[in-house]
Amino acid sequence: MTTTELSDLERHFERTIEHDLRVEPRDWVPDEYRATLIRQIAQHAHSEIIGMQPEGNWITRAPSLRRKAILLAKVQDEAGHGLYLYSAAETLGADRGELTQRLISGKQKYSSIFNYPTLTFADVGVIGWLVDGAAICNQVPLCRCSYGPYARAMIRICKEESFHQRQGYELLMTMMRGTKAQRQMVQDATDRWWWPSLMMFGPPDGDSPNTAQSMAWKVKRHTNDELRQRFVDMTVPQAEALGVTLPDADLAWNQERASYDFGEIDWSEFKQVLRGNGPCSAQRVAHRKRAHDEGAWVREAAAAHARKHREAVAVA
Ligand code: BYC
Repeated sequence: MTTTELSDLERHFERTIEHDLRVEPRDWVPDEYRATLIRQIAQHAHSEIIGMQPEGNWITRAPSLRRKAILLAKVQDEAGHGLYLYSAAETLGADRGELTQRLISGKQKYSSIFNYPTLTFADVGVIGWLVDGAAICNQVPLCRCSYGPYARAMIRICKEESFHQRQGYELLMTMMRGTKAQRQMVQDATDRWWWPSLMMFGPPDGDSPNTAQSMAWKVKRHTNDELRQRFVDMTVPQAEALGVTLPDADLAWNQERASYDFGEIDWSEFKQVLRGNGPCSAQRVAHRKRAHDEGAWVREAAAAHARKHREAVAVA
């Protein structure tokens, strides 16, 4: 490619971003833009798939047929989200098998939140309320991401996440109307999941190496701290309506900022989890590896079927 052709392509890419248009799979993009998107979309996909484990843990122990059916459907939705996202990464030239290998070998991350255990059924409700709530806050702006396939996948995912959040909140409302022991379970789960939910938004802006470039490319539309604040402001009134206390003595309305102030996040815990030292990190990755290994025959059978189909079409 000549220098003139390259600069024409670069100009076209820059204009697309500048005018808030969508970049599509056939468009020329800088290598770094492609690499950033593959990194983010793959890690997002891994999070959805690993995210099936903490809640999946409760499917066989759900307290009623209705709760079991709801939970089963929710966990299946997460699998679907993972599939849309891996497909979006494939449009950028990534190989799905390779991405899975990167997850299993620890070369690629998945959300820190899924390295914590689900100790009681109240955790299922709190994951819906706080974890899916945080996911919605983070993901709604991604519906306007500059890369078309990712943005379109996010529209559908956000609709489903919003349903998940409501089911979690409804479960908790039901438990809060129950016995004292049930109310304590909800409070205990809230205490355990609050801080890890705030960590989902990523490191503080000053320590976030990727934000500035991702914002310039309109991959990210807001910084990590902006979205974290939005989540806190949205969630405090929900906690009040539910009748639980958020475990932060510094949480207070700030009239001047028209937002809630909140306490210092333990970033050393976040760093430990990212290094693979979270309470369930080893278990989550080992389980994913086992499921992948046990699914080898399915992938082989699907590939053989596709090959036969291609051969039959070629003969016809
Ligand atoms: N956990 O420069 P930064 C769900 C990494 S699924 C682990 O700010 P960026 C759900 C980050 O990757 C939820 N790692 O990065 C599923 C980077 O490392 P690398 C998942 C984290 O990309 C099932 C480094 O730290 N959501 O909701 O600009 C059931 C520096 O960070 C975390 C998404 O993936 C973390 N929390 O911003 C229920 C959303 N935070 O890659 C619910 C899409 C940061 O350089 N992703 N890191 O090695 C994003 O919006 C952005 O990638 C992030 C991070 C805000 C997460």
